Amino acid sequence: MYIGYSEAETFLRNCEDAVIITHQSPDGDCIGAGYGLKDILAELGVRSRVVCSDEIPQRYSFMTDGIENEDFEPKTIIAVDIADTKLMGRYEEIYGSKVQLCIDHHESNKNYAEMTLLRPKATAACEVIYNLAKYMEVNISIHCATCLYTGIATDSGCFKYDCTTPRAHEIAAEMKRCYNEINFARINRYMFEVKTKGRMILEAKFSDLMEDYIGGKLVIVAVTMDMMENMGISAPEMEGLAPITLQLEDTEVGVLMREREPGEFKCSFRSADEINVSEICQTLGGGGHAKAAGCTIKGDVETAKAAVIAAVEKALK
Ligand SMILES: [Mn+2]
Repeated sequence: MYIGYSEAETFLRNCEDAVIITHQSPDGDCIGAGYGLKDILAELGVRSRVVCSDEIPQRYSFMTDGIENEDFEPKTIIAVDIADTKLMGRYEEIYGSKVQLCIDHHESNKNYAEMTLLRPKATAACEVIYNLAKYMEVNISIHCATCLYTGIATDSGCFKYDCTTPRAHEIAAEMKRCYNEINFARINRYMFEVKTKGRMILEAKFSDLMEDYIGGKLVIVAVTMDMMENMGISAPEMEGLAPITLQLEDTEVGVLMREREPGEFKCSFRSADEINVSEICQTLGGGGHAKAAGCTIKGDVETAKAAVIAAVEKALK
């Protein structure tokens, strides 16, 4: 059932002992949403813990350091920034069918929760949570604001993608006015400019890895587990690479394919302009947003590539 802010408020004010689930391959938005919501629940006197199927990359530690994920038998299950229970990773089996409240901004949301607060036009799940906190008139701590800002900044590509709403700019302005203590420039430097050495090496090799198809309209970069091992790159270092696939001129769709398990490729699709990659990914069992979406394809690298090329070709017709 889809709900509005008032039902979400009633639910949060009356819940206890909440587990907040974030998606696998965590990004700034799901971590910001998880830890931001945890702060809001704390303001309401509700214990909570944030869980993620994958280890949270070091560069996000400013949101998680010193935050106690309390130990209790959960009575409430909340999911943030998760369109499909498949994206919960190992938590799908435990909590997938028991989610009471989902707060999300993916148009492809599968409506798997008892109640879903879905704002498909919002820049980030963090934008929805900020609006909810304002609606509820709860205090937004410095830490909470830091988390929510990070989610909005990362999902909007530092306020430059098409998905950036007027509201995202307003929230950033409100935060800049209200939170002198937050070093916004530092957050953006760490989110967008600072790289690990492995990542720097990978990006340097990126042009060699780019393969173009359909007269240059589709660019694919496929990275197998063997390649990652040879380059000395860990999985978290692959996060956020997908937008680079769009940098080559004439590209309409860019796809980063990363082998997550042997014979299983996590595919991140990006659209330069008019092609709706969420629709393409839905034909491959995934989903997401019009300009940023994803899916998982099983098979060897050539089989997986062929599936991507066929799906994009069909969409371009
Ligand atoms: Mn998001």
